[in-house]
Amino acid sequence: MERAQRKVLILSAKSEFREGDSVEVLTEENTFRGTIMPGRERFLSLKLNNGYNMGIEKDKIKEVRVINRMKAVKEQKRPARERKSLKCIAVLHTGGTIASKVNYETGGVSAGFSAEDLIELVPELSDIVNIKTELVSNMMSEDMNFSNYRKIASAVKKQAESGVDGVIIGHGTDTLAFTAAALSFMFEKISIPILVVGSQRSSDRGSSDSAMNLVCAAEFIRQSDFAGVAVCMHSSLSDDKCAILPATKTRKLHTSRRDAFKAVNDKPIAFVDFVTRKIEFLKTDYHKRAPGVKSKDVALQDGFEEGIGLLKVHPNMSKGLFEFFTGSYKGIIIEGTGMGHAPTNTEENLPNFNILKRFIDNGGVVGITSQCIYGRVHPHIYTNLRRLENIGCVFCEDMLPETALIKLAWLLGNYSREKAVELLPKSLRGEITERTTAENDHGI
Ligand code: DAS
Repeated sequence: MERAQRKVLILSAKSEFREGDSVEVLTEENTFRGTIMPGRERFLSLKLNNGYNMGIEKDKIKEVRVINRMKAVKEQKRPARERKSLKCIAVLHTGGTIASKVNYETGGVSAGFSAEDLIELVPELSDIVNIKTELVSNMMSEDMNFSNYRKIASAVKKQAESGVDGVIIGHGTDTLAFTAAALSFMFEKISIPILVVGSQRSSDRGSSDSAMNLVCAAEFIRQSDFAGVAVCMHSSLSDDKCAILPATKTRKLHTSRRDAFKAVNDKPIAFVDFVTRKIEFLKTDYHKRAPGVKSKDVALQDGFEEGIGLLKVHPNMSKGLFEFFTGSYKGIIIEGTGMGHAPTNTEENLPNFNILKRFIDNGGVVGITSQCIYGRVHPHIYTNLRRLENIGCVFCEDMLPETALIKLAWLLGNYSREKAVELLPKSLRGEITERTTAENDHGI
């Protein structure tokens, strides 16, 4: 397919160039080299050779010299070939940076969803697995809600029942761990691997992590007997290994590093060496695919109670927050301080305590976690904690606050209040470990 006609940009008689051309831009002080991208009125947009974009004020440009013209080429999409000897995986797109690909005509980043787009982006995938793709949504993950989780889970179920050997879910990184936890609780039975994969850098950047994360996820599905939900992201700053992380114990701990995702109060399930493609398992007690069990064996519980809130306590909290949460929700996870404290103890804060007590007496559920993130809450170390336990607060051991939020919503969406209170402090999908060991604290 011929590429669309590219807009001719003329700056002066000496400089005629188009979007997509490689150029040198001369200003009074500097010379910049890069690719012309779609620009704004007053600025010329340039994708520098290091992958970063910059805008140069047009009236500061002395000259633009074309180094080479972008040649209009026919779209040559490599067909997604099918090889009998390879396992088949479904790649579900939900959006986020990982779904991006470079549009070399403009240098911009657009989303590509077909299997061909994916193989164009990551050609080596077609040597590892057969691929089929499905567009579930095209959204940034900060906008996800429970209905998106249901849509993703139903797409996974359909693919599993069609007999695929595994599923990769492309997802934005910001709330990727929430979705992984939600899918883990939703699938009460699943006999294939479901890997949630994101990318911290878009594929137009030399430092993009998307291709390696996808390849490592495909290798893990191809080689291992793992079944269930996990996360696959870079394990270090370099392009050496990806970590396969437990779905209910993973957190994005850095805004931009490619190894932002870590297992918290736990360790990775495995590492996938990108160079040797070897898999090193750190756990042996992971959920395994029983030999001979068909992919079709899937049990999905996809209810969620919408009225759930996560309340991070802090000094000088107004009782109005406690009133709002207990007046708006059926379940609240308190992200407490230290071993699970909340401002409920002084005479001034006693109203907060009474509001929680009344909420629980009226059928509300309160789970206690810690904003320390590492370690575990415990109701018997301090009197103040015993008082919270005595009014019915449920201490959630070493569960991540965000995992507890998703778990309580899922429990109240599928079980009675009594059952939810019974199961909240129990480990269903590895969200709680028996005891916290130093090796799981990342030596912080
Ligand atoms: N906004 C981010 C998100 O969708 C982009 C990304 O990190 O994938 O989570």
